[in-house]
Amino acid sequence: MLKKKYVDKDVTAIHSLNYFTEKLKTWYKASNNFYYKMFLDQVSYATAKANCQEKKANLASVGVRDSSMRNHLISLASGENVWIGLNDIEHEGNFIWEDGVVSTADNTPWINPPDDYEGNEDCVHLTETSLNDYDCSKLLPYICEKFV
Ligand SMILES: [Ca+2]
Ligand SMILES: [Ca+2]
Repeated sequence: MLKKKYVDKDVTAIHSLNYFTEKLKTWYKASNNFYYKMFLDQVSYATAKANCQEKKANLASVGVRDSSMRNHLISLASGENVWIGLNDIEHEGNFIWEDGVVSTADNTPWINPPDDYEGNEDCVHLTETSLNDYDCSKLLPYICEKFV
C-alpha cells in the first residue's frame, strides 16, 4: 500500500476544511439577501476573482464590510483563511472592494494595519478574526457573493 511520506501545508489545509459547516457548500442566502458560497479549490486571488465572475458573482465584499455578517461568514468558514474581495493592486495602500467601494477605516476591519509584507501583499483574505493583506499569488479557498 502506498503511504505518503509527508503531509504538506496545503493538504493539511484541505483536511481542516472538511470540518466547515455545510451551509457554504451551496449558495447560502444570508440575512442581507446576498448569496454566499465557499469554494474549496485553492487558487490565486486573480483566479478566485475570475471564478466568482464566471458565476455572475464577486469575491465577497458587501457582507465582509458588515461586522455581524462578517462574523457570521467567519464562523461559516470555520475560521479558515479565504480570499475575499479587497485589494490594493492598482495603487499601494489604496484598497478597493471588488464591488467598487473604496476602503475606509469605517468599512474595513483591519485588526492590524496591512503591512504589505516584503512589498508584495496586495490581496486580502479573511482570517479567524479579521482581515490580512497577503501575496496575491498564494493559493487559498475563496468565498463568492451574489445578489440573485
Ligand atoms: Ca499592498
Ligand atoms: Ca499582511
